[in-house]
Amino acid sequence: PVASEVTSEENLSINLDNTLNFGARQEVETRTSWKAPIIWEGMFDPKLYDQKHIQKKSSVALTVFAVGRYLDAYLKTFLTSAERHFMLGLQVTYYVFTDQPDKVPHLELGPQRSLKVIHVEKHSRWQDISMMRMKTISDTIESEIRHRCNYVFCLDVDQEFKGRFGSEALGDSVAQIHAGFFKAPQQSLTYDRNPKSKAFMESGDYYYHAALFGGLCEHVKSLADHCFLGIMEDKQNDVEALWHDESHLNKYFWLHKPTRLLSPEYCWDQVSNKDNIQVIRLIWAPKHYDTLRTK
Ligand code: 2GW
Ligand code: MN
Repeated sequence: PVASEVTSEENLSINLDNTLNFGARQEVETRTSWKAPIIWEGMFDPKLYDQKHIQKKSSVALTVFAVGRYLDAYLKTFLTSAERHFMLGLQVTYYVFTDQPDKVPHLELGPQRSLKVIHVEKHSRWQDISMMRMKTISDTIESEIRHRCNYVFCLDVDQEFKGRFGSEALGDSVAQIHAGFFKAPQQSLTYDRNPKSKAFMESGDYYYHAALFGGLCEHVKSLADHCFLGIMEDKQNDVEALWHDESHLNKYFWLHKPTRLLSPEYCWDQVSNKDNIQVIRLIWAPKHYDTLRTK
């Protein structure tokens, strides 16, 4: 009997995504060539998604790194805004990775929400602070997250939630379309173009933003493992990909297509043209390169 062979995970996503309204946003692309949905405001019924995921007891880990000066600069805003907007109604565990555990702000968390602080070393090069997240994410999924959460989302800390970021974003393998490139022509996408790097690619589907990726634990772990392997192989060959971990992430999603894409409504910047953006759910915080990127 075919029906009983369908796991509940598959069942849930099939049923729910059948309710997506792909025609709701005529002016933007709502499905990839490989038939993955691209989630835009107006396509989904938030109540339906929440109800099903609450019923299924979906649980979500949110990982974030706040190392060195990024802790004081961004962490409190990131967490307090997540409390207001990220996966409300579901079980959420924050994993905060930092070199200064004592300085993590104490917040009153909502019901079913908890926070875990994990000590990490501060790499001296900022490129390594960013790239080595992949190794820590993989290790922590293996040791902790997979025993507690179905899904894991990995975010940059220099961001603030501004609107609902809910269960419609959950999927097996979730990629974020970069706000700066969603209308850009192929040739202008900033993939790594150096054949010596493992991240090298000549063409791709979209330009994805490493500030946000997620999915089922097993999928995110294989993404993180793949990227980390590429990063380490590059180090041995004395090359570094153009946009570090982001280049490797783009290569991974080119080889292993994401099953769900988030429109730039899910990770917007402050400056791009807002034409197609109906809701801002998460926004890049202002960059203070002058003070934060000096050694
Ligand atoms: C990073 C760059 C320069 C100086 C400091 C840091 C830094 C980053 C740091 O001192 N402490 C720290 O915790 N981080 C973490 O790495 C933090 O979570 C931050 O959000 C993340 C990525 O660094 P960020 O946000 O400065 O990089 P972006 O916004 O330019 O990011 C894109 O490109 C990066 C690779 O160059 C990553 O792929 C990132 O995921 C992308 O959004
Ligand atoms: Mn960032």
